[in-house]
Amino acid sequence: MDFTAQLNAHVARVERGLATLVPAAKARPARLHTAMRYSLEAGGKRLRPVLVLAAADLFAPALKSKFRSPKSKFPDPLPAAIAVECIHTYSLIHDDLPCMDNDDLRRGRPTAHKAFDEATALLAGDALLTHAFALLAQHFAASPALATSLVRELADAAGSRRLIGGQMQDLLAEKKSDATTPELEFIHLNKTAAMIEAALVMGGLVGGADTNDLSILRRAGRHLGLAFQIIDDLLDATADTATLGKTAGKDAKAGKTTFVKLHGLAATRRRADKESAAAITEFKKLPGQAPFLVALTEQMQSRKR
Ligand code: GRG
Repeated sequence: MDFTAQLNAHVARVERGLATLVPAAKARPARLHTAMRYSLEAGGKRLRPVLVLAAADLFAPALKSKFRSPKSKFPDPLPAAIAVECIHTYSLIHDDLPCMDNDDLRRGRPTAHKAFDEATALLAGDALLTHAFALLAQHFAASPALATSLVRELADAAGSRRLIGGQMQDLLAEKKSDATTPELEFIHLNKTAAMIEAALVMGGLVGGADTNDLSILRRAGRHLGLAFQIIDDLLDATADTATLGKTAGKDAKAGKTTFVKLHGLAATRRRADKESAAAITEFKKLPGQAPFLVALTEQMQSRKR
């Protein structure tokens, strides 16, 4: 299967997982569940859940999973993928709130607090965050050690030292608008790279990767996450709102410190190339040299202008 077909197959699997593994919109209270689904179903690239599925496939290929018996030592990674997307979507909903980034547009649609109201958006984010851990506890109950590792990985990535810590540091940096390079790296490593790293590691955990391969996935995720955020900064500076599906040029307007502001466009592009290349070097050390993950990194790299 070529890269695009494989990507489409992973994304379709994620969409099916979202349809079945998250409470129905009409579940009581319908307003809350409708808001959760509104944000989840608004589209999005599904990068993180695809990373979970692709990483799991390296160790327990889809072929095996097709013939998986209920007692198989390779559980289905899909609930872990959906858990990651739930956390990611919660973070976007909360990031868009008036008390944070105060944005009107996300994934090409009005943000959750615009489509509903602030309280509903806040609760929808809270509920997605909680649901992520319920999914892990429920679907990996047959393998308690795996369930514990997945919960630990996701909780660490989404917690106060990583995703939430990165967001806090970002808000602090915005106020003074003169963040230094180390501060910016802290923000990117935690606000963005933590969830990308966790997605790869969680896929590896479900697939039964050994400690060495888990370390490789973690390093690859760190480089891929940095490349992803640097490219996002480049696109914010160079693409338009319609292309992005979110407000373009926001960073400069807010006086925000980004790689582009600190280093200029050319050096920022070079840094993105360097991080992508480092991610690819790591991926190539994995079983079968991870051609899908290599191609995905190359495709992401080609988004930059
Ligand atoms: C509120 C705890 C909390 C955290 C917010 C995710 C986040 C942290 C803020 C969103 C703003 C931002 C630029 C974050 C960096 C990561 C990033 C580029 C997120 C957008 O991810 P995509 O492009 O979005 O994968 P889609 O919509 O495709 O899923």
